Amino acid sequence: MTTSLNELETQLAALKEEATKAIATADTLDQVEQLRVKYLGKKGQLSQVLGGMGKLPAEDRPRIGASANEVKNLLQDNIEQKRKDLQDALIQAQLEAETLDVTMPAVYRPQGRMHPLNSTIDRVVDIFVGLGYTVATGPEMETDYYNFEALNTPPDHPARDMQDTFYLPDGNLLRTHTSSVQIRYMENNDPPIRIVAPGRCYRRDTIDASHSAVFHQLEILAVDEGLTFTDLKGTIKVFLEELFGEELPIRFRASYFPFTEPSAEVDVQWKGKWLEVMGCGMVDPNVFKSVGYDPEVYTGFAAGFGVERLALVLHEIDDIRRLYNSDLRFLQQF
Ligand code: 2NL
Repeated sequence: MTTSLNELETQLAALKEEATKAIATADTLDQVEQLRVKYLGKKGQLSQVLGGMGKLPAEDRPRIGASANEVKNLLQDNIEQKRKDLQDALIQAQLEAETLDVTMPAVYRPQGRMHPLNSTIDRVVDIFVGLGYTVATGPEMETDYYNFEALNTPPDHPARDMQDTFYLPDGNLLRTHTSSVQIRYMENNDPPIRIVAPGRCYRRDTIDASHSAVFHQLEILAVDEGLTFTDLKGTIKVFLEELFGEELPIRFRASYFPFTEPSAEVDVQWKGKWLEVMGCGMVDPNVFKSVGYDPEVYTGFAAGFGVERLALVLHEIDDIRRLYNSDLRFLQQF
């Protein structure tokens, strides 16, 4: 019987050694669970060894029982520790995979901004809208009638020269001013009217620091009973004060446009220099006849200027071409 006790002790020792090694080298939670079943499960190896206890004399049973308990507790502890180690490693790996590095440089998202031409148009339009004017727009491709004839510009007028206007093969043309928008508006609306017409225009100019074949114009037109040149002067004075932010000296010089009579150029004194800022005048009666307004009943005033020129002056830019080069180093200054 003593052999049997020794045998069981030996089996326990071997089981302890084998299981301890196996647990130590397990590297997944599944493997650990398989080892627990294999060694400590109901039909596991420890149960089998203990099964042999029944054959031992009663006085030997407590000893082997104590040894078996010791092995069982040891293996349970080892398995528990191994589980914990593997779970910790899993969490650690997950943390490493998911951690955000908040010190990494951000993705650069450049902010867009208004082009100086558009902000100039907006400023001027806002001033006239504040004075009760409505924005009017129209086509950039025009007929000879809307661009010239309705504007009292006869066929032999130099402005109609092939050298000055872009004519299209079908006889249409690219508008040389936004006055055509105002003709269309007057055709469709009865007086009184107050409109501001901003838009892109085209002229066959030789391109240099102050000329561009494509440019922007902004015109205003007011038609009512009893409007006088004084109303025109007052409107322009208020407009220039708002635009420059202060009351500056202004002067009107006699000039000529086919569509106004009388006509004038407006200069403003700014930073010690006289700047020519716009042209204006009282609407020629022939223009009213073209659109079906009675010139005996209505009078009107109009003014127009180049937006580029104004933007160059206001921002002290030296060359009109800078407005079209799309050079971000230039545009980011505004
Ligand atoms: C300039 C001068 C001007 C007008 C535009 C106009 C329009 C109609 C009737 C009469 Cl429908 N006049 N427009 C009048 C005077 C001057 O522009 O130097 N522009 C760049």
